[in-house]
Amino acid sequence: MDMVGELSVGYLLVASLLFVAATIAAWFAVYQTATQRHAKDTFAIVGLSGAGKTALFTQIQHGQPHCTHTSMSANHGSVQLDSQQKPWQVVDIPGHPRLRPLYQAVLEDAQGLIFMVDSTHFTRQVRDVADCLYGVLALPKIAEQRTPVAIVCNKRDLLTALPANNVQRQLESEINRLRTTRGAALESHTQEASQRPHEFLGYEDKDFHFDHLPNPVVFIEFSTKNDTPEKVLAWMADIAY
Ligand SMILES: Nc1nc2c(ncn2[C@@H]2O[C@H](COP(=O)(O)OP(=O)(O)O)[C@@H](O)[C@H]2O)c(=O)[nH]1
Ligand SMILES: [Mg+2]
Repeated sequence: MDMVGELSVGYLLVASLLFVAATIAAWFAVYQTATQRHAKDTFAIVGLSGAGKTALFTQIQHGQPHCTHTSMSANHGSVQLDSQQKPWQVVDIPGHPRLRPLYQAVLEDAQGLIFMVDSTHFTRQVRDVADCLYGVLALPKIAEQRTPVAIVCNKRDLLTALPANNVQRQLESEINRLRTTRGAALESHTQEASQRPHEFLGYEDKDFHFDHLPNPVVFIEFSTKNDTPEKVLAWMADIAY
């Protein structure tokens, strides 16, 4: 090989090495960003459209609810909790069923889940609410990590609001029913793999009760109109570590 040939082989070698190094560096940077985003520093607000998620989110952010409109993307913010150094992230996840799968990772990586319920329209929405809640609770990581859940029964300022124990009872019997139908759907493999819940909720031989879940679940009666967000913030501070 002549001198020119040797030189170009050398250049080629150096160029390839640089390319490999750059690829590894880029991959590492992407990997780091992805894992950082998933660090446990987040609370997710989830539930059907109209439940009051964005009202609570803005109340946590600004101390009072702002006018909201149906959102097709998540709202991100942060909150300082009592006796905590670092700020915690709060994500208000849009309620539209089609968008839910997009936020599975946010739910699974959350330190705690705030599940908003409109307790005035509850009786006619119970199926949809239970379906949405079931979808969240049945995510494998949510059960595995025993993610704490606060079911916030919102709009209690209105006369038609149901008390939390009534909401709880109706949700339990609806989830009990869903367990059977969803179980059947699983066997027939009609659902997309990504949409299938993986965990059976509760004990197979007993009627469903929230106490049977590995997750600590609390019910909070609330009104974004009349209450300060302290009740919710106190629960968040309790499980933030
Ligand atoms: N009366 C009453 N209305 C509320 C309360 N919280 C939210 N709303 C109203 O319910 C509607 C839906 O609230 P929003 O926060 O947009 O719900 P989201 O779709 O879950 O984000 C809005 O008109 C809010 O003003 C509440 O505690 N009491
Ligand atoms: Mg909203």
